[in-house]
Amino acid sequence: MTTPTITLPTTDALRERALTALRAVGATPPAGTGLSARSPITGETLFELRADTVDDVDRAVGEAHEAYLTWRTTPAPARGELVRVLGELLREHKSDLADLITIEAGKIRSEALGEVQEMIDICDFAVGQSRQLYGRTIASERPGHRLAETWHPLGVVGVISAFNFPAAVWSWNTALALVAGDAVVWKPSELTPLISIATAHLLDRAIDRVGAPTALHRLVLADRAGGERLVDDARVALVSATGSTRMGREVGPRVAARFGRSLLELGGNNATVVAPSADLDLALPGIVFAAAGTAGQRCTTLRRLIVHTDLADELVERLVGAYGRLPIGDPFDEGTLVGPLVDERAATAMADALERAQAEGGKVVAGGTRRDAPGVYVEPAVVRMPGQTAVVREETFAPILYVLTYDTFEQAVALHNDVPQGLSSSIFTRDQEEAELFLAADGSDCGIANVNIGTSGAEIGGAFGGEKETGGGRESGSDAWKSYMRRATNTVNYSGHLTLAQNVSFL
Ligand code: UN1
Repeated sequence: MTTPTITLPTTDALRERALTALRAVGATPPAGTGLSARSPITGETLFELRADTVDDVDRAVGEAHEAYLTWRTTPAPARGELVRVLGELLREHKSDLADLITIEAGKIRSEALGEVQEMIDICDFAVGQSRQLYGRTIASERPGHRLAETWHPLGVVGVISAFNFPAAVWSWNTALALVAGDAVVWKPSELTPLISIATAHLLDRAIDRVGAPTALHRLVLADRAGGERLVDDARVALVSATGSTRMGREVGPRVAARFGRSLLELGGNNATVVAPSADLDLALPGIVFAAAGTAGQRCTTLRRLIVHTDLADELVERLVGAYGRLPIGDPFDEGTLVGPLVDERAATAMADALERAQAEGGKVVAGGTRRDAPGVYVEPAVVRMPGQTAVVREETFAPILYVLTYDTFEQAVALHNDVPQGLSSSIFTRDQEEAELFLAADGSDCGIANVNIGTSGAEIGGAFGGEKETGGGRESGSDAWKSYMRRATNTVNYSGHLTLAQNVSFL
């Protein structure tokens, strides 16, 4: 069998396309040294950029803090106006931003556009939220007293984001932080500086248009040392970090040591249970998108398929067929469904995991090989495993789907929950009781639990995040805004008498 060849744009063409997109938004990349902007499409460098130093980070935090002092007393609906304008600019430049996401993260066009849509959606959400920063009134035990909660801005929010959602995760944090009255310092992944420059520039334009304090948002293109400076800075009230569990294990304790707050969105090892009553015509595309979409590089990617024994052979056969038809290649090509892995490290991690899986008794039934091309183009893999072995319990950020089987529903749930991570999960079933049991307190232990849909591709309206080693944070919709504010409990005495709580007498 001959491996299909991959036709790719040249690095020069990618450079030109990136420059066109940057010019369209009005941004200029800082020329200099210290940071290379590259594209996984060809694996080559596009530009050399000036990296920010630890001192730059320090300055950025100081300036952002100054801006926060003004912003916190700006009425929240007026703060919402800034985010409304940002949303307009994102709509206007949706295609330019998607180009940069494809160039730097390797996402196929439709997913890159989807990422920008997610940014627009959270802006709309945050604008509405700017008029709904509600506190409660609580029944006081004392006559003539009012007990209430008020929500106030928190301070500077440090956003650390990953390459795989290089702009959307920033927007979840930033749109809410801005309406909450906070300022933001953003340290993006070193793999995606260009999309960060473009996005930050659009926010600068919005800030300028509404006359908000200039330093409300600061982008720092810094390395690990710069990230550490941000994490350790006591002026940074909240560190919102997205990335690996390994990264979170370092960030969490450092922020806690200075009594700062952290919001962690770390690794996932997401599973889908396929029950005997499942509609396989529905399950199949759901599984393939969740497992092979974004070349397996979402934190919500489906990594474990827990199938009832009676269905396993049929489902695996259909999966193998579907995987064999997945077009792999240039993410700009409309027909492509699987773009490149981000870098050589990802390729090595995938190859190592497949080797370990086989050593642990697994059988690769689809994909797993690398195409001969510049850049890392791999065939998404399906691996039948004899059980939940060590490699299955780890998150490998690549398109590997491990297939496990079960006989009873209890076994399925036990297998499902027996991993250190707890981000996303789903079940395909037409049995309503089983669906409810999966969502019940002793069902899936994840932050996201779905029925008859895959594990990835959450809408922004819900809270996003997970339990256990996923870090416990919740971003984007629902009441995630509360993470970006501080709560004060107010007791107001209008009785004219001093009455102590709990009937305490004194004096
Ligand atoms: C991530 O991979 O860090 O639910 C975020 C999803 C997307 C967000 C993924 N809306 O797959």
